Amino acid sequence: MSFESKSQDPASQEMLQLAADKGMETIWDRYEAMQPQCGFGSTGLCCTNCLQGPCRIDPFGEGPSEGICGVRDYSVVARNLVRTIVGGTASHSDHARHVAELLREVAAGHIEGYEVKDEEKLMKVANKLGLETEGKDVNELTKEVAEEAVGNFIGYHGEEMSFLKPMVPEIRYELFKECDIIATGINDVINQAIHRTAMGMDADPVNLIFGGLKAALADFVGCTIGTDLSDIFFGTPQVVESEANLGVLDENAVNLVVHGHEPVLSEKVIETARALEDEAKEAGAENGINVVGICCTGNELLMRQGAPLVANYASQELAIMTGAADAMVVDIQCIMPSLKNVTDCFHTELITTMPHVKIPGARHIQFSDTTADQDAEEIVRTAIDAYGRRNPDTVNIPDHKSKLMAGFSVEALMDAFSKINEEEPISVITDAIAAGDIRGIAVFAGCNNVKTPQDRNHVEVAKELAKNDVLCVATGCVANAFGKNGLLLPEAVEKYAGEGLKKFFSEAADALGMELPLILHMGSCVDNSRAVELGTAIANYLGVDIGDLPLVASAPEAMHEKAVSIGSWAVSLGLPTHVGVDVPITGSSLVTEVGTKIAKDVLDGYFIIEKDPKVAAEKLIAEIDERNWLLEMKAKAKEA
Ligand code: CUV
Repeated sequence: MSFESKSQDPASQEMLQLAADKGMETIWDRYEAMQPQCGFGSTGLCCTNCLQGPCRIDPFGEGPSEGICGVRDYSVVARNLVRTIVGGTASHSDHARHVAELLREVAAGHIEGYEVKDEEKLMKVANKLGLETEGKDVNELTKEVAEEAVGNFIGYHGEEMSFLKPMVPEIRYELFKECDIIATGINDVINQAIHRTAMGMDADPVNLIFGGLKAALADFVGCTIGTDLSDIFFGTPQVVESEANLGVLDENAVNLVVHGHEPVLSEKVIETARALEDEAKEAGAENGINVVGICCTGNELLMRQGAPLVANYASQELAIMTGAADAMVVDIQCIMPSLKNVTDCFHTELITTMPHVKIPGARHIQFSDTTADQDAEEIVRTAIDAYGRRNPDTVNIPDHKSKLMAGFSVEALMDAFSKINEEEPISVITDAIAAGDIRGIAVFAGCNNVKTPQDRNHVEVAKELAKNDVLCVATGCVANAFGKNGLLLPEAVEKYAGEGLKKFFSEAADALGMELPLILHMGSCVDNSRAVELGTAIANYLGVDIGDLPLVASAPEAMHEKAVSIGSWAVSLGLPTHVGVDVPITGSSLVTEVGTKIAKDVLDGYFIIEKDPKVAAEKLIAEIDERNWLLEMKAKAKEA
């Protein structure tokens, strides 16, 4: 049987064969069983916002054109879209809020298991927020940064979120103000958006969409806080080498898989695993404990600790089917409840850790900030115990993995580029753009989506862009896909880059004494804020708006509500944003027009919904070229 229509990844294909042979169900089987999917839901035309529903509006004009309350197609679609964005905002910001409150508690001396590891980043964030730093010690500054972060959730006295302004060029911030899309606080906007989409509330689709953008910008603030504060706690990423794909599982080690998003948990787990190596060896695991990651917690641990990536979203079940995962520890987001069915067939311990994320039948080890060390010990020991129950006959680790480089925080990049231009390291990129060596920059984000073969769109869009001299950066599960395919390696430059990009990389390598990979891995989903920091630095250096830059975004296999939020703030920031799967807005031509066309007039950014990866790349390149031309014209006009 060929599994190419399900996954491009040879390791996944191998495991899918095994699953088929053994009659084990996967995400792909459930997707097939779900066909055909509801046309109303798929186009955004189903409303369940009150108990008179569900109301389904017929897009072909043959059935009802209004809901029971009289709501029209455009309002239903816009309301559903806003609720999806808000789902993403709530996810990222709940994650960020945990880190912010932890920082506050640590500074207050209430929690001892965590400390500020990166004082330089603390100072950078304090300066960014305009806090007075003179004469203050680390603890005082930590307190103030934490208070400021917590304050961004609820806008006291109607203040704007302070983490937003320093992240974008001034002119973009002014545009946000004009559009009235700056929330007073993250929680405020979630509250308001859920309210405005309730029965009998906002029916104006344009007003609703702007409400959605307000929530999306709050999502961006959540992401920024998540990144900044995690760096302060655990260190700003520096360039690391590691590996990706199911082959990173080690037959001779206790394989402890962390899955989810929060470094607050996974950093403790890896620290504890390192401390308990001997216990694992005593239990017979020659190579000790192998901590490997799935989804964005994998990316967080890769960036700061060099931990290998075992799987991205679509292959999380397959990691268990190798029979070599002794424990899978999950925290928040992107965790398929089906994991329990799979662990039931193996010795693997599925461990949930968060009070608001439990799975029936899974072992729950409550992870609390105040008892983090003990909790992490219990988790690691549970994995060591499970190792003793592993059945060697059911171990099937696919022999597929690829080396990779990661850790490209803006700080790491600028440190490197400062060897070329100490005063203005960012000019290394802007000069290459001006010289035409770099045609543009693409930010890749997002997940896997079972509606498209795993990793295929990711890889094809990226290869096409690289061939056309577009510098690619990536976060999230798409970065993991690039890792599996060898695209996070310097060797990929020779293979896939266009002549200009090759020239840029080879000149950089000569000057740096270090080769850079074709695609720069910037971290987890929240670390899309790093890509914005880079974009804003470029824009500010050139004295233009971020929406003027030849900078585009792409989420070829978007899946989660978070991806919709990220896409929506990318559009708000002025980025043409490609999405490679259908988005449930097509039920309203008005909402679709606004998102894919009119948005460009107002925000410079807009959505490109395109399932064909080659066509998507062409559209992104056309946009990049248009922007380069406009920038040139503007520069000429300035000179004249
Ligand atoms: Ni946060 S959101 S699937 S990219 S982790 Fe992967 Fe990562 Fe989830 Fe999407």
